[in-house]
Amino acid sequence: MTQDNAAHDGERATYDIAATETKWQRVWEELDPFRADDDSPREKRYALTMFPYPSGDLHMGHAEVFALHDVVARYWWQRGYEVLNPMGFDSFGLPAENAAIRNDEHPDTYTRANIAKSIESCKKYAASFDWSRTFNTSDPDYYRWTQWLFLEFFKRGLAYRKNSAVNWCPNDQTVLANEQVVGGVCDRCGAEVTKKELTQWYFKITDYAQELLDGLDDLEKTWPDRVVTAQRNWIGRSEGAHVDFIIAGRDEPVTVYTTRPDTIFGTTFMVVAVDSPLAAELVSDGQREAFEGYRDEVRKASDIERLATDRAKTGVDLGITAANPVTGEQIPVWATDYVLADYGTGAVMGVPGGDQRDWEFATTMGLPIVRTTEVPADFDGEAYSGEGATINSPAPGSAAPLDINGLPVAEAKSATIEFLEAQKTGKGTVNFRLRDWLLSRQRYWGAPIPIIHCPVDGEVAVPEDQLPVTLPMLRGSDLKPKGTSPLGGAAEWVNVACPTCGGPATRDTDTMDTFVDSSWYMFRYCSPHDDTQPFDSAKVNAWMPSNLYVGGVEHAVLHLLYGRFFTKVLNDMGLVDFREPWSAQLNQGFVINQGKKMSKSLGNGVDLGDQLGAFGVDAVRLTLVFAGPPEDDIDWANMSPEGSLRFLQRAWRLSGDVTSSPGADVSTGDLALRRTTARTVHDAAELVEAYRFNVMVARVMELVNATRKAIDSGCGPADPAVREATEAVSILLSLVAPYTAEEMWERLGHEPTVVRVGWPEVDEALLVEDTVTAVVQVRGKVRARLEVSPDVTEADLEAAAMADEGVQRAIDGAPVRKVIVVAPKLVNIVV
Ligand code: ANZ
Repeated sequence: MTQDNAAHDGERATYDIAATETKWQRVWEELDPFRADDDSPREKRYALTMFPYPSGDLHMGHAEVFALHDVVARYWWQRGYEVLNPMGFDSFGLPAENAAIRNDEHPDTYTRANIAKSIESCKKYAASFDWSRTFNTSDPDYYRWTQWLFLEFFKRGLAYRKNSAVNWCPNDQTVLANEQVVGGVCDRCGAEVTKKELTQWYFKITDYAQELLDGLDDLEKTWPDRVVTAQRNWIGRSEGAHVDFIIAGRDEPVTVYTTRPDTIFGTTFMVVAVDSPLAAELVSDGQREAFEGYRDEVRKASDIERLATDRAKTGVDLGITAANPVTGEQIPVWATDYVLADYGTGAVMGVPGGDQRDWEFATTMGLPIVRTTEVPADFDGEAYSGEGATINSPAPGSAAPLDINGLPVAEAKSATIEFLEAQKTGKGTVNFRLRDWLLSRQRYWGAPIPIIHCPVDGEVAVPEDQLPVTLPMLRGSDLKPKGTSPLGGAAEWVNVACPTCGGPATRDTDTMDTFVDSSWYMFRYCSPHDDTQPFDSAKVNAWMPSNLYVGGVEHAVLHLLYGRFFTKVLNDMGLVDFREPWSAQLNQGFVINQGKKMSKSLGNGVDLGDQLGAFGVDAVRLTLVFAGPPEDDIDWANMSPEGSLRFLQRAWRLSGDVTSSPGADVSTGDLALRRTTARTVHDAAELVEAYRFNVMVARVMELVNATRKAIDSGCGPADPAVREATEAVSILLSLVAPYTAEEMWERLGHEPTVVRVGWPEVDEALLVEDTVTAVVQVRGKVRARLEVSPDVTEADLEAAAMADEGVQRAIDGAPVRKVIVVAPKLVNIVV
């Protein structure tokens, strides 16, 4: 379309969607408007969105997150920032490997095909990514540095191997990190997770537990609440005490971990985890058989069963007693499955009055219950763990070296800790629920762990000049999970000379969890082609921390915690000068259909390609952005991409109706329309910055309506205010509907491209509200109406009223008794 036929656009004139999309993709390819320049003098902004697994082509979920993210990235460009908005692929992992097994091919084949398809779709979708910086985590050029980083962690003692009972997914035949076990099942495949004794690699994330927690206080201002809360809970800091109980006939005391040392007088038994070595050691000879029988039973149960809260309490008396360190009283020691072996010390002081699990256990086993906190009058539960005065500590009439009766919980806690510390029978401690990150996987499609095991030298780092340790070529059924890593089957690859002594040694056959790959990718984008280091520190420091991270809330504790941990380590290594990688964060909701998550089995999937084919990219993007607040789910069944398309065509028709020339002097243009335009542009900026994209779109729709009215029944198409409004529509729409925006811009007589022309300037004077009418009454009768500024002061309004001729006439020289002013609306004069 050109200017010439613009005036002939009819009511239903539209543009050819397919042709327009092809046309502008070519222009963008040529002009490359979104390439980030490291050396630009402009202020830098880093817009990051979570990179996807290339498990197929893009779907509705990607369409949503990319549309939302693009609003901000494009907005920043229009505001004059230099924007880094990169995209890559998290391309190691199970989907590619499972497809390779199915199709008897190499995972790379599937991966590359999907990546090529996804990039093409992203381009068609007009996502403003800088493709010159793309990479895949499964490229040796990338994983070489993942391995390099692993070795740096290893050298610092932050990567280590240990033997323990780990989470095992019997379906995927691999270990899982605690973070990957959700409700007792594998978060990938849903299989029930079991425990297995294995030697595995860990990252020492627990060294950073306190700092990871403290950092949240600041992030709280710019991160979604639910992510901050999830991380706080996951880190799980609790303050309490270690308390030593002396066991009759044993030198070593048994230490318990408690968050409620103030309840020590209510301790009526001790319980230890049945599967802990401690339990096996403590059990008396007489109880050994019963204990072992019980333990075998428990081992058969899955973690899900064990952790179920409604599970009946079970246990075995170990046949020994322990002395309460404060009262000296002897209490029985039991083994049970509700105490976890790997939390705290694996031993608990049983306080049935304060802990519900202990209450149920005591009730089941017939053990005594003593309350130590006064319960509120209206409390009708069993164990009570809330606030209240301490009682029975000691019990009335009995003597004890410590008396905390009457103290509120917090004070009773510290008094008890002080006493235990003085007696050397306990110590105040801080405990974290966070465990070290188990990172080794017994799967093929991941970065090999760059360690060589030597019978003489032990664990030896692969020398830096031998990185990357590339994957041996395995395909099809060789990749099948066998419980041990498939890499073990590649004998030639496995057997190597020890880098230290030259003797026969073997490579580590595990690969790294893909979350390792994604813990540092945001740094790599800053210098993606550097083949001398993982990233260029100066460039990273110039671009980062990233100003906005857009992605799914499902990553609240996994990826987002790991990435923060990596950043802290990299800062300690002196490689980056900040300790948090992502300053602000936005989580999008899900795209659902008919109230349900889209799924194959429900047959309610919506195909992105079909939608794009039917309505075009812009209408789909607009629909997703306009649907509601970005955090909310979008039910596609309630959406109207047709409606979006109609709106876009209405906006586009404006550009054909404008008859003034580019650069026309707008100062004499229609004031009302100019005001609407100025207000819209001004508010749109604030709305984008507050992530209220849907409201921003609504405001653009209003501006389109106002402009249409001005053309048809107001100032007419030749008024420069109409051009001003239409140009503003085009620029604002470039954040959401880039094809339509470009077409409009071109029809308005401009050179391509609109995407970086700059945010429209707003004349502040146009933002000042129109005047409001103030009513002046004398003796209860309206005597004047004054046009005043909406923020007129009471004094000015009163003065204006008094100066009015009509008012003076009404007062007629009578003495004024009282003047009531309600600015800016009313002045009431009593005479
Ligand atoms: C006595 C007590 C009295 C407790 C009371 C609570 C309330 P968090 O906040 O999760 O750290 N505990 C300690 N180690 C445990 C283990 N290995 N398995 C199961 N439970 C364990 O909770 C710590 C509390 O959980 C500890 O404080 C202990 O019970 C229990 F009125 O000790 B408490």
